[in-house]
Formats: sequence, C-alpha cells, structure tokens
Amino acid sequence: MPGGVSSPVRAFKAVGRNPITVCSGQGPIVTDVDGNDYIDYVGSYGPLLLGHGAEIVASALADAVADGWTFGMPTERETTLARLVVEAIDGVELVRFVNSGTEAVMSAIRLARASTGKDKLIKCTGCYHGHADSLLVQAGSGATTFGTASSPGVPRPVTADTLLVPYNDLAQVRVVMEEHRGQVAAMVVEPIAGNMGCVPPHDGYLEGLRQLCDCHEVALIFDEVMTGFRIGYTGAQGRFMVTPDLTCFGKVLGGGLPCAAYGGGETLMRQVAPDGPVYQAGTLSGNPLAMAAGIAMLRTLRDTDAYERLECIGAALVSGLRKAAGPLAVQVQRVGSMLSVFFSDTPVTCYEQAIATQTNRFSVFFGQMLDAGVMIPPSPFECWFISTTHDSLCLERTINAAEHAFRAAGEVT
Ligand code: KE4
Repeated sequence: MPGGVSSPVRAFKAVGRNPITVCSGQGPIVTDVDGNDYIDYVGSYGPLLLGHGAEIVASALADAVADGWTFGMPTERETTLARLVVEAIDGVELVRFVNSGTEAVMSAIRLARASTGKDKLIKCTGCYHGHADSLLVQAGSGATTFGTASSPGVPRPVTADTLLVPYNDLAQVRVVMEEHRGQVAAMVVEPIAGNMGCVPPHDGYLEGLRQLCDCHEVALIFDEVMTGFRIGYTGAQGRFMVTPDLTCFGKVLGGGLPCAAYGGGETLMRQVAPDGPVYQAGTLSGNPLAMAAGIAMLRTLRDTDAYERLECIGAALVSGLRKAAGPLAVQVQRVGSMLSVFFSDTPVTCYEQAIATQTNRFSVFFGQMLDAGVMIPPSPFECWFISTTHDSLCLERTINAAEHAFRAAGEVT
C-alpha cells in the first residue's frame, strides 16, 4: 500500500513520525498493535460521535448482518435513514445515499451544473471536499498537509472551471460572481471550515453567500460531511439558520460505516436518475450495514442529551488547553465537538492565515502528546473530534499532557 496507508493523512508524514497501527478501540481509547493506549481525538476524522464500539451501533450492526448485508435492491433501512435525514434537515426533501463524502460532493456539483446549465464552480481555498478532480484545487486536509496546491494527474481543463476565493471573504465572492456573471453553477463551502483546522464562519458570512447565490442564480452547496449531525442535529445550517440548495453529508451519518449522502429540495433532487437525467450510481450505496449504523446513531443523537454533553466536554477541553498553553501564542478554535490548535498569535480566519501558523511547533506538540498517550490528528489542518465518551479523566490527562507539550513546542523558534 502506498505509504502503508489507505488515506494519506494517516501516514503521519506532516509530523515526521511513524504511523500508529491500531488494533482496537473502545469509548475514547484506541490501542495500537504494541498494546499502547491513547486517548483518541482523531475519532476516524469525524464519524465516532458516540466513541469507539458504541453498544447501540454495534447491536444494530449485528441485527443487520443477520439479515444479510447487501442486496442491490431497496431495503427498509434505507427508507428509515432517509426519513430521519429529511425530518432533521429543513432544506432536504429528498436524499440520495452514496459511499463517501467525495461522491456526495461530486454528485451535488454535477446536479447543480445540470440544473443551472452553467459550468463554473466556486470553492474556498483550504476547504476540502474530497478528491474529485475538479475539487483538488488548493484543497485543505491532506492536500494542504502535503503542500499540494492541486494534485498532478488533474487535466487543466477540468480545473479551469473551478474558481477560488478565500474563506470568510464575501467581497471576493461578489467580485468573482460579477466577473463570471451567468457562468457560475454553484458555490460549494464548508459552513464551518474543518480542513484548514477549525475555522468558524464570520458573522453574516453564510447569510451573505446565500444572498449572493440568490442574486446570481447560483446553487449554494453546504458540504456538511464533517459538520452534519456533529455540531448539532440540524447541522451547521440549523445552527446558523442558512438553508443551502444542496447539502452533502458523511461521517456521522453512517456511524463509522462507509456512508454519505447529498440532498435538497424536491424540484432539484428529482433531476437525479432514475427520476431525471442526472446520472449517479453506486453498487454499495445505501448498504444495509451503513444504514443500520446510521439509524442507531441518528436516533441516539435525536433522542438523548448527546449534544449538550458534547458542548460541555468541548468547552472544558478548550479552557483547559488555553490554560495549559500559558503565555505561548496559541489559538484554540472550536465549534461544538470539533476544534483545533493553531500556533499563532492571532485568530485564524482563512487558509492563507492557517498555512502561515507555526506548523513546526505543531509537529513538536503532536509528538509530545502522542508520547504522553494522547492521539490528536497528525496535521495542524485537521480538527480534533470529541465524543460523548471523552470523560473528565480523559480531559485531565489531555490537559496535563498539553502543558508539557506546549512547553516543548515553545522552545522551537
Ligand atoms: P471522504 O471522501 O473522505 O469520505 O469525504 C471527503 C470530505 C468531504 N468534505 C469534507 C468537509 C471532509 O472533511 C471530507 C473528508 N475529511 C477528511 C478529514 N479532514 C478525511 C480524512 C482523510 O482524508 O483520510
């Protein structure tokens, strides 16, 4: 396997350490093949809001396995999960399941282009929407980690229609829409950026995007693969009360199984095959195991105080980290149960500022935390993910480890 991994960020190249090979996880803890335990803030990069091995998900999976795990035909579990999504998200009347966030965003963009009859796409530098060709331009997440502005192998004509704007910069979106008036099909955005580190939207940013898209007849696509069902049951669009034309989901939606989706209003979604001409398909889309895990996850999130608990844990962790950093120039930025630590003396509001932070200090911080048994994502451009199982003992150990790790990082100039 290239890099010995199935996804680049797992190779730990950005932090100069050998990757950890995990053999099991339970609650907030993962155990590696050498028997070392770590408090886990990677959380599979987002899905595990209920921690590793959540009993309610495990038993739903066992039931689904007993029924058979793939048919290539509709199943009741698909309809049940689809109904949960439609009931949770105001802007979604119909939803199509796919197997990854990449597929969800790629398909939503195809639908937006088909329905508007226009080709150009606006994305923000530093926002990551999966590895579809047209989106690997100044992408965030692993692509930033590798400093790959846009991956080789992507033909120039494919990215010629992708227009870039800085995150949190409404004026630049206005300029680009004016410059390409009548040509822009869609703007895709992470409503809370999580792939340049955690960067919240400025007040009014999302509302401004909604207005600009309405004025220019551009489809607004919220990529909620990371935020959907993580920062609240109604996602970022519910928290900020801005309704996009299309929403992409992933991660939490499948409870840790390969599952993603895109959805929107009926008129738009009825253009998707077989109702309409916009083709998109997938052998294992809507597979019963992922549906079962997703149903268990969403019902738990809907019916319990999970989000309140996550908010308390997140607030306690952030205040502990800020205290542990002492006088060191550090920004701890959080929305709900996703956060990140930047070595910077000013808040990070866009990609250009994120890549200007002291990433060398981050690498030292990462290594010290790892050696202390705390696994944070191996990149300053990823988010830490909290679960409902991260208890006060976890927080105490994390903050103690951070005190030493910040001190060591502070010695790096
Ligand atoms: P996947 O194709 O990896 O399922 O989803 C792509 C994607 C789309 N949109 C957003 C907002 C995302 O965060 C992602 C994937 N996130 C990264 C973590 N930052 C996945 C981790 C990895 O690449 O291994």
